[in-house]
Amino acid sequence: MADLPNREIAAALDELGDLYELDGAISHRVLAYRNGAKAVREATQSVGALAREGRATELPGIGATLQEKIVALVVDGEIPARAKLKAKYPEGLLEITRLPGVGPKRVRLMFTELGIDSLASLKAAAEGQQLRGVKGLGPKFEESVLASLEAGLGEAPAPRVLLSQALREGEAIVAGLRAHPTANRVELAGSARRLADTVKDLDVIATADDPAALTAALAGLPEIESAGTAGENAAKGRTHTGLSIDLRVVEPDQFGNLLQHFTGSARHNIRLRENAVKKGLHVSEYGILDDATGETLRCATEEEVYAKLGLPYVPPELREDRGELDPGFAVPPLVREEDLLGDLHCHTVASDGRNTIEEMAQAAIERGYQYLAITDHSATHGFGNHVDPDTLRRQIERVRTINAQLDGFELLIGTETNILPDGSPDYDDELLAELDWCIASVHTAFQTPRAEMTKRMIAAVEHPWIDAIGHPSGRKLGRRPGYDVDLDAVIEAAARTGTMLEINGAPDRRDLDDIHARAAAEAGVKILLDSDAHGTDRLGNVRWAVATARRAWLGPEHIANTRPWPEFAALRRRARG
Ligand code: DGT
Ligand code: CA
Ligand code: CA
Ligand code: ZN
Repeated sequence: MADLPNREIAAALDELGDLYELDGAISHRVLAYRNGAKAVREATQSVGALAREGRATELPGIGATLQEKIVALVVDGEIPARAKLKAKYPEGLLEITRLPGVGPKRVRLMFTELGIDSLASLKAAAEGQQLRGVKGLGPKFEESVLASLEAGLGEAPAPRVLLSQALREGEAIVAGLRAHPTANRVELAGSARRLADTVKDLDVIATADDPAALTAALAGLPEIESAGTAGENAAKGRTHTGLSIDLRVVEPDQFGNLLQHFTGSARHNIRLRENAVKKGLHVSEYGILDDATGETLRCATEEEVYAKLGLPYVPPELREDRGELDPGFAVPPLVREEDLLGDLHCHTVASDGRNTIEEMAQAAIERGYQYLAITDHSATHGFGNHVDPDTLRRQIERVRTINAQLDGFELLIGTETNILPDGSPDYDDELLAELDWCIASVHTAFQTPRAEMTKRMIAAVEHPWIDAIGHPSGRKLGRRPGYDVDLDAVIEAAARTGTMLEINGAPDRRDLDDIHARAAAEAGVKILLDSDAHGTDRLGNVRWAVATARRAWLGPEHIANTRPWPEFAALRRRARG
């Protein structure tokens, strides 16, 4: 019997976490279920099968309790705790908790006071101005609920996955197929190859001595939950996380045409074809038909496709119809992970990180960096530990002591200070002046109206002790758009003041995005590529910042932290006065 798909197990654990939260459980219990769900969702093996063998605990974040609950789910079809809580709270309450600004407390309050048990009944009550009558709510709350409902925020998120997840699976599948004896070339195409923010499905193009054997092999890969052949020389499947995959095995002399076609983007391909027609060339996934000769040219490599069209080879990250097919286009130098010499944003156990200062420094040294800034969350941070001014003063001492023992490596003491609603940082200037580095981010009052939010962020950009703005838009991919802010005005201010703007490498942030990062660099802003690591094992997240930078056409010269320490030091706002 096939096991319950991982995504269904993950959904059940998530739901159980939500139900516990609704029931007023302590937060780390709720968090345990969310972390467990995430581990299940990201697992590349069948978690149901693992759990039945008593081995689900091998996954990070799954302990004996969760293992037991997963077994109940896959063996008996239900988790008793979930059944009990579902009987207590109507289905619609969970949907309401997903609205921004509506926590479980308010949901319970509205349920007990007004009987609101669905998004529909919430909408009716908000429109009828009944919410403001409940103690603890109010007209402002009512307005924000209506705005959220209008923006469709209560609805299920689009089923796209983060690039990090898509590549974890896509790269493993490609490796699995390459290892097959009949395989020749195997490449990931589509949005995953273009390193887009999110991916709808995986597209794989291959050549093989025995195409039927390779398409049949897809189903046997450990990452695949189910797969079947789809016509001649193609297969369709689904991974354990629910990601769809299309595999096409093609003729070797057309591999370039098909890889180019299925890499996209659709917009790039459309522009490419339009331009080619003007030269009497008709591009399709099968070849290039030349009007002059009536012959169809097949290309074994993508390089040939672009060369035949008289174009420079366009790196996949640039194929978005953003000028890469314009006459005179020359491939810009694109930043690589190896170009980075330091990381300017990470956390330790002093705030919400998992490792010590020493451990983070060691990991940075092992990555070959020349410098690392410790930037724990600040005095008023909303979650994790707060680093009050005295704690920060002690951290300064510690970092200086550790740094003195690290030859040829600069360990910097910084902070990720909160940008308060009025635009000021949450430490005083004297303390900020003692630091080596200060990054400032918005972590509170996301709902601030556009004009105010813009003023708030520009005030931070103009602050003499703020060297950089962290994750400037505040977006969380698949969860929420950025705050309402005029980023162009923020970019203009950053260019004027010499304040750096970050591309945050957390895979669900990648913030600035490619469009704004490019605009910022064009305006002369120095861009930072940071991991925002909350543990030594996350310094590698800078990979996702690099991906965004490349999609923004950025080369090493645009990126501040490709510079050796003395040069970087001189670029800091605090060094420029
Ligand atoms: P997504 O949504 O993350 O899967 O994004 P893609 O770019 O992987 O899109 P997908 O999987 O729908 O299609 C794969 C590639 O196939 C796409 O990047 C370009 C090509 N393609 C799809 N639709 C069209 C189209 O209407 N015209 C042309 N010329 N190419 C297309
Ligand atoms: Ca795709
Ligand atoms: Ca040192
Ligand atoms: Zn932050």
